[in-house]
Amino acid sequence: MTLKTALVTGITGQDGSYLAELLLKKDYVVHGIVRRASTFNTHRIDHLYHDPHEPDARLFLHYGDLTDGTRIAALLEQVQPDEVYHLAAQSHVRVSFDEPEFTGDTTGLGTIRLLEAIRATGLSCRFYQASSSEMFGATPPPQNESTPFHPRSPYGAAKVYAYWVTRNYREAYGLYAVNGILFNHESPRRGPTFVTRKVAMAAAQIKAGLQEVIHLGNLDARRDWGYAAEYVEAMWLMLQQDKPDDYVIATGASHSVRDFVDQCFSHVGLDWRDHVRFDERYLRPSEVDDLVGDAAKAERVLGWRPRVRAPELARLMVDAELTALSHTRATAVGAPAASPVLELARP
Ligand code: NAP
Ligand code: G4F
Repeated sequence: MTLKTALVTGITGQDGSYLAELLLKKDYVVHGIVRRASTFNTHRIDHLYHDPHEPDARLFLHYGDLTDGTRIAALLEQVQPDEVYHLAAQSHVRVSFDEPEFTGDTTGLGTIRLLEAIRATGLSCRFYQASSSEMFGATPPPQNESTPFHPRSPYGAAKVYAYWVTRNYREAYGLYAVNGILFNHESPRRGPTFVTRKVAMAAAQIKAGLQEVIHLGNLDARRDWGYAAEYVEAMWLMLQQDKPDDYVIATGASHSVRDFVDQCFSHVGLDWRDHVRFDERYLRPSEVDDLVGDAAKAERVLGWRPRVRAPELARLMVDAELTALSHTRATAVGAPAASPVLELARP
């Protein structure tokens, strides 16, 4: 039996790690693109990696960067994937205001570099684009596949560009190319500068007496938060259909940042008001106030529906932090206190 081959960009990120797990469980051969860094950036997938010399190895990693179109084309030629999951991006909204040009280059142009490489090499692979609810921006909820875009950040604008070139390559060249318009999804593997993980880590650290306060920005923003491990199942389903199409993936419920903070702190028996301080550096020049996704089409066509909701997500994320802290304490005599410099440096 010939195994299917997938190429995953952004395999070292939150979603890339869950997707790689899912694909390996489904007996795929998985190739991941990793950008070169001076420190190791593969901690989220280290548990999946085996020596590539072993005969049954099915996960292979390659250096590559979204800004390097020649390398991307060469990797596509080499790997000959059946499915390409394009997850890599500069994915932080606040940072996109500081680095708008870099964000446009990676998050926007990165997508067309891949699409153009697929077209030029004549590969008949299927292509998944990691589109985002940030594209809806200022358009009032609920948001579905027909809702107009009104991005509120360089990140959101770059994702709108990537969304449209994905549709364009589908219409112009007949590529099986889809947009998964995913609303916020979180997990214990979420990057520590996104608000859910930052808060979950702080609640655990404060409970353990390692930290006293956390600095946050806008507590009024509302998000539709789901669980990342479930959202990667939807990505895979989108590439298994007869026809390519675009889908919103969401839970259909929104909560304020304040609600999420309350859920994390109450889970460890703390009152968040005693520990949360405001810092304007975490505000954005323009904010997305309210996102609530309508994923009815995904349920109808893909049979996908969310299981974990925000309150449970908050609890599972805090529990994961408490477990990690207890492991640190068991292995190190005197776990290091949280650095106030690091905490402040987080965007
Ligand atoms: P993430 O954790 O920030 O992961 C981003 C990945 O992209 C990492 O593997 C990162 O590598 C890689 N990357 C960044 N710049 C690169 C470059 N120039 N060349 C090659 N690789 C590069 O993001 P995520 O939460 O898993 O999200 C995955 C995708 O879905 C992103 O495109 C994001 O914009 C989109 N999305 C996310 C959400 C969400 O709520 N999580 C919602 C909608 C859409 P390093 O590990 O080396 O940094
Ligand atoms: O966790 P966030 O940084 O996520 P945001 O901006 O919604 O973006 C995430 O979800 C998008 C999908 O809609 C993805 F496309 C994107 O890649 C990323 O994964 O911020 C959530 C909310 C914002 O309103 C922000 O202003 O939390 C507010 N917030 C308040 N204090 C904070 C903080 N956000 C961060 N990161 N840090 C704070 O201290």
